[in-house]
Amino acid sequence: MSWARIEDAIQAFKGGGLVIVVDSVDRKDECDLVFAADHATTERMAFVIRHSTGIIYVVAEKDRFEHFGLHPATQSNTDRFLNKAYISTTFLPGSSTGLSAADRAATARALCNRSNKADAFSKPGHMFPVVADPGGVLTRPGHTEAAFDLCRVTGRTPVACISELTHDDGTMVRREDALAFGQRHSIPAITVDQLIEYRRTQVEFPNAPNPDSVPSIRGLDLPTLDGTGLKIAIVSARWNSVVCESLVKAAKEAMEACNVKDIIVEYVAGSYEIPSAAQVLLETGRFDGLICIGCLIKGESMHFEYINEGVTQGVMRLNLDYKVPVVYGILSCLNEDQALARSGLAGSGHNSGTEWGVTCVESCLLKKRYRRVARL
Ligand code: RBF
Repeated sequence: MSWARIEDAIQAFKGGGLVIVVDSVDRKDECDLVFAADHATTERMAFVIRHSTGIIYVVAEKDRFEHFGLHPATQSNTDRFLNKAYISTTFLPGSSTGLSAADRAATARALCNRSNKADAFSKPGHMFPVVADPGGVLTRPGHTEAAFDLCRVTGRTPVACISELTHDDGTMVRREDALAFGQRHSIPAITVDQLIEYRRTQVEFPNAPNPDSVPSIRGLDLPTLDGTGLKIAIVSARWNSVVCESLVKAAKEAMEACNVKDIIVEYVAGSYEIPSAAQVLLETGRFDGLICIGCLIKGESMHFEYINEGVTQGVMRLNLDYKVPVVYGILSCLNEDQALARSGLAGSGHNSGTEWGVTCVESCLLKKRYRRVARL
């Protein structure tokens, strides 16, 4: 049995899979399971807990932890390898004891989203943050930096979970057994040295994240948008109101962060009513943009399919008929859990409302820019 090709390990990590990382024999000679925190699922977390010490470290840069109000676990570090441990934490919204695989996965994901507030994280808690050296494995050849670098070379949010593999009798898994474990579970195993070699050949990280951007907003850079003076309307359904309210709140907050001050919200019964209500608002000519927010959850009848199709077409027609950006913010979910996960509820660190708010501002600004060009 032998080590995996570094490219294969990187590919697995990029897709959210596990990788075994082994440091050198004259260091700790430990074999860790590593995965990207934004890909933390209950199943993956449960698997890692089952086969490791059960202590899950979460690795990221110092700034990120401090953003969430976390601080060094000790003032005088006596760890042999100067492991930069921060106070343990649990993401509180939706958590039970904080220790279940689901709760720990939720904490891992929540740490990937800087729009979560510091008071949403308990201190202490059940996940163990460790600060990675910004130089990565090139400056410190540990598991922490290896996990951090795997995020960076794959262009993922730079937050990773790690835990040391152990045998059923509690002893540490060493190299040969780690390779066998990896083969049994189809998990690629690499050494820190392989990653060091790889990093030496790479000049830049792909999609190096802008430190000012909000990671939950895929591809959009919140603070660079200036929506001063824009007038935006939101039309929200009351059906599935807990979800819709949370989406509306995030959309408003995202737009306010872009200096949008004039935002009104109108409510209708269900998603079916959204296009016609939006049409009423657009007819006034008062608004630069509009966001339609609703949540359709599949039931036992065909209702979901028909409404979904109709509302989607309706919103698209408004966009083209009124030449005003109308953002489609209607979740189509197969069950309630999906709806909660997309609206920042039940422990999810992700709220689609944020994306819709930013999308609306961005589309309004695009229109303004081209209107100016047309006048020239
Ligand atoms: N509206 C939603 O916004 N989300 C839903 O999941 C939803 N489910 C519905 C299921 C049934 C069986 C019915 C009759 C209506 C549902 N509605 C839902 C409400 C719908 O959008 C609309 O408000 C009503 O049909 C009245 O026109």
